Amino acid sequence: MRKTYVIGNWKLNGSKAANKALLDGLKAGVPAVKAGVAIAVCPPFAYLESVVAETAGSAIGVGAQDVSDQDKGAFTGEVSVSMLKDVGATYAVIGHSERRAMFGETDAWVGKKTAAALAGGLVPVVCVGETEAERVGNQTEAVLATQLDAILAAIPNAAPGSIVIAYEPVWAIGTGKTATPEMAQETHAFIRNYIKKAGEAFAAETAILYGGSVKASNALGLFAMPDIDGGLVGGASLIVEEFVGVYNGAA
Ligand code: G2H
Repeated sequence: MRKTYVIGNWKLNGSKAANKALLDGLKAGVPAVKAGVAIAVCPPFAYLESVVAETAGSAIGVGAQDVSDQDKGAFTGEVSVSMLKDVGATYAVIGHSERRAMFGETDAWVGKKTAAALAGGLVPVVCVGETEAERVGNQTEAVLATQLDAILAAIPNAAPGSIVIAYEPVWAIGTGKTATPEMAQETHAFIRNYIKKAGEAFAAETAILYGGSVKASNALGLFAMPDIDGGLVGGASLIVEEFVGVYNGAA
């Protein structure tokens, strides 16, 4: 039985004071771990260690929003898998569309980061998704296939359940537009079927999260779909009631 994940992507938001207030609210709102459901937050790198300390002993796990494919050396600005492990992170979001679009991350690079994260013991939360133009041009499946191929090629021996995939249609990110549950389900089913090339068990055990304007009011409908295994939540993860509401929608 695959797990469900509710993961908050704080993006470039936060301060020591704001993080504390948010985490205090989340700890009160999520007092215990729900069986089969993992909840985590992904703050900016600067706050990782303090967020790990704030969430110690709680149900809330911690992840990074990115990770280097390199382990150490002359790579100014990079943060390695071993450093993330060292400060207590469990997850790394990889290949978010904002990184692909604004920071030049390619499919191959996303694959290398995924391999590095997996080899170093982090759970990669790897993002895929099409732009509005690609969807309108009937390119959704072709785009996803290319993105997924690059990921799968980089991790040929990945154990079932060792990576998480987040499907985030770019046109639904931070726009308030959400794919309908049926629309999202159709694409999630395509993804699950496509990754069968890595094995039936791999496809069955891989959690596929939906991302793109997920909030308390739409989480339940999305998560009720058979191939939607939780959410990667941006804006709503910065608001206690919203993020707790999303978590409560996950079973
Ligand atoms: C998609 C999502 C989180 P939002 O980027 O990764 O953000 O929920 O704000 O659309």
